[in-house]
Amino acid sequence: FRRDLHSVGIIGAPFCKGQPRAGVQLGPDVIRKAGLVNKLENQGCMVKDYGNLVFEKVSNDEPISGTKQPRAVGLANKQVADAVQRIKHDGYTCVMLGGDHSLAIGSIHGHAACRPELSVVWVDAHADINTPLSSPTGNIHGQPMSYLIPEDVVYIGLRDVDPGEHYILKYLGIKIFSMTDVDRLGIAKVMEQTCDHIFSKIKKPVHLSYDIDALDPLVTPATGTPVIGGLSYREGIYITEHVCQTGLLSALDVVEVNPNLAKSEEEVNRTANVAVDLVLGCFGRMREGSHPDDYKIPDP
Ligand code: HAR
Ligand code: MN
Ligand code: MN
Ligand code: MN
Repeated sequence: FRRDLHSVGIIGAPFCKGQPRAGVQLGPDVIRKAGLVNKLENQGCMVKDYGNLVFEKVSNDEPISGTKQPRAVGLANKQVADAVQRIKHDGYTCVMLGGDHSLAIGSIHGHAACRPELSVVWVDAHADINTPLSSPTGNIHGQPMSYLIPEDVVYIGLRDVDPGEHYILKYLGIKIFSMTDVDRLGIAKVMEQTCDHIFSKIKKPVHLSYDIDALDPLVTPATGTPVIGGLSYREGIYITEHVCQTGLLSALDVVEVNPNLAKSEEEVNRTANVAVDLVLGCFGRMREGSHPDDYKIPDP
């Protein structure tokens, strides 16, 4: 029943140029407006909000062999990597609020500069492992994993994987739990096997990269590439509770919240509230409830 003390460093990355739909740069502020910092503090976390990064305009950012806005994405990710390194050096578990998922390049790169042995749990409808040559779109948010070479990676929630991506996943022998696997095993076994996989040799720090489109579009509608048949709210939260209980969460990304793609204000709030709940689950919120070690029933 005890609550662990979590120190949480938040960095906002209002960036959208890894994909074509405007609005995803509003993600960090929409998630903050849903009460992220207060809710973390109310569950006993120490929180430092490092604010939002400021990304300069990049001119003449012509595609390179089909890959779109490569200079803007590269520069933004350099800034993200530096910020994540600073937050890790300051001693926090780093929370990077996107922005689109191309930002995972910098987030994982910066994290790995401080924790070279890290493992990655990638929760997403998509594998995001296209190379510039395999990509059907040229959007870098569909490519970040192809620029990263972590040793231990597990995917959860896949249901929209391009042929080239599927080839790469199989060729490299990467551990995946597609929605079919979630259906077959249930989310509890998926998380057990995820941890067996990443902690098979030693206990490694975990980088949890959480694309909000992993959840079903009924749960989180405000996102750029929704795919029917996703994780339920309960499955999505269970992942965060399980990762939290390992005690090894070292950095978290929450990406692809796009308020401009909601059909109503209610859909924006629904999506933002779920994003906040995912972060809370990563930092000690338990659905059974909890109480501080020194809790006393108030005197009459
Ligand atoms: N696989 C497609 C591509 O490469 C679509 C990527 C979809 N976008 C994401 N990624 N939200 O998780 O463009
Ligand atoms: Mn993604
Ligand atoms: Mn370092
Ligand atoms: Mn996705």
